[in-house]
Amino acid sequence: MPVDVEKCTSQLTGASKSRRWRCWGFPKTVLERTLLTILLLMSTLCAIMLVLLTRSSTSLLPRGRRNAEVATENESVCPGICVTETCVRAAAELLKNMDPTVNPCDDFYQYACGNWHRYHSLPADRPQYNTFSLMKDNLKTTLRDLFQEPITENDNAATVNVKNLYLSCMNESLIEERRETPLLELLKNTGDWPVISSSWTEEEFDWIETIANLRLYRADILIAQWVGPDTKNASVHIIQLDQADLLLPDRDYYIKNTEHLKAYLKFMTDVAVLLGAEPEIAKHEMDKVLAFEISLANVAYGIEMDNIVVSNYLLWRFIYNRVSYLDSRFLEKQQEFFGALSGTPLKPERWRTCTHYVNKYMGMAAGALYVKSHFPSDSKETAEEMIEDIKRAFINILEEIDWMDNNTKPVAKRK
Ligand SMILES: *[C@@H]1O[C@H](CO)[C@@H](O)[C@H](O)[C@H]1NC(C)=O
Ligand SMILES: *[C@@H]1O[C@H](CO)[C@@H](O)[C@H](O)[C@H]1NC(C)=O
Ligand SMILES: *[C@@H]1O[C@H](CO)[C@@H](O)[C@H](O)[C@H]1NC(C)=O
Ligand SMILES: CC(=O)N[C@H]1CO[C@H](CO)[C@@H](O)[C@@H]1O
Repeated sequence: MPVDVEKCTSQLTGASKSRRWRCWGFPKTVLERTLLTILLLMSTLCAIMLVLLTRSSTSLLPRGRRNAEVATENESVCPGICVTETCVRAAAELLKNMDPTVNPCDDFYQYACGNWHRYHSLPADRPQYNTFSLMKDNLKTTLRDLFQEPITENDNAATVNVKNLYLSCMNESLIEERRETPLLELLKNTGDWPVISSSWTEEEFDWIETIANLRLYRADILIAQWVGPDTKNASVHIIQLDQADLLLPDRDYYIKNTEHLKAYLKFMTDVAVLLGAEPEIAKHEMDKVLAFEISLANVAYGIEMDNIVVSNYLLWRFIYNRVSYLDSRFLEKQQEFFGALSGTPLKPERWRTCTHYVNKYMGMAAGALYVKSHFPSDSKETAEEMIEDIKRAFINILEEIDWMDNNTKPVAKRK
């Protein structure tokens, strides 16, 4: 039976014929086809993520489109089009944010995202808000609910640790009471921070050893390291190394904007002072730390820097990672810095900070908890099917494109 895809889609979306923009109906140029392909891939990815992230374990039908069980009677009318509740919700979410009154040939952005701002306002603690933020928010709420459930005797050790870590992060009265003491104790094990230490000596400092020590606390400083699939053979996991990120969001911040750098320097100095440094010394030392990071941003080879500056820098990066979990004096300074950096007037709610913290440092255990309660066993299958579909789509594109020579295509296909 021939499939009237257009009829099916308009039936499902309620779009009328008059809203079907001509150029959209049959992409002719390479650019149009590329854009269409990108849009389709993005939509598919979004749909996968929506499917994986938004549904709860029972309320939605956990089925992919090829699953016969939920094929509605309309499956025979519209074969190949997913009409399950999950798919319809995902599609509705995408449609809601589009502005179909605009011709995509005139203004593609307005067509694809034009209604986003109507339904989403920028939260006061964020510099941006997009589909991924939305999904992350949903995920965070779900994780929070799992983390704050009382510990039961059925919980395994990892789950108990996750819940305890969350509780300890949320216990603000205890954090206020202890102030900076726990961090200072931690610093004793990781190497002194010269700016606040009278016992730091150059002879005892070894930057490789310091980085190795800090890595035990999952800090990627100067060198990032992780274990992940080998890009040459994805069935093998290998140790991977890369240059680590700088602290500010982008290299440009170090090169162009003096206002941001001023706020950054002030923040470093404030934190050092709160941890016990003399203000004058703190300012002086952190100036040099900033100069060091600027030269890193400029990818200056063979940077010559005193060991004390390197040591101050390494420990600063480590301390920076912990500021969110210190008392309110630190949080105020941090908010001042974030405000100057990205214009956010408010700091995030505590539960958000703590959910992020637990998920970041105990990701595996948090993930296991999530999968156990929110991830039906057939979801993996559905996701794998979708990924297979995407792969097939890529291969189809490969066959059609004319800018790649015939010798390269089989190699690209294998990849
Ligand atoms: C915070 O920690 C203290 C000390 O462990 C404990 O007595 C108190 O009940 C905790 N408060 C909350 C709200 O968990
Ligand atoms: C990938 O690694 C696996 C496991 O070591 C090996 O069996 C396989 O032959 C490798 N594949 C390629 C293409 O090298
Ligand atoms: C690739 O092969 C096809 C026929 O097999 C031919 O029509 C086409 O021109 C070739 N393209 C290139 C870029 O060599
Ligand atoms: C179950 C279901 O959604 N049935 C719909 C199939 O499509 C026709 C229109 O072609 C609708 O009227 C049915 O409600």
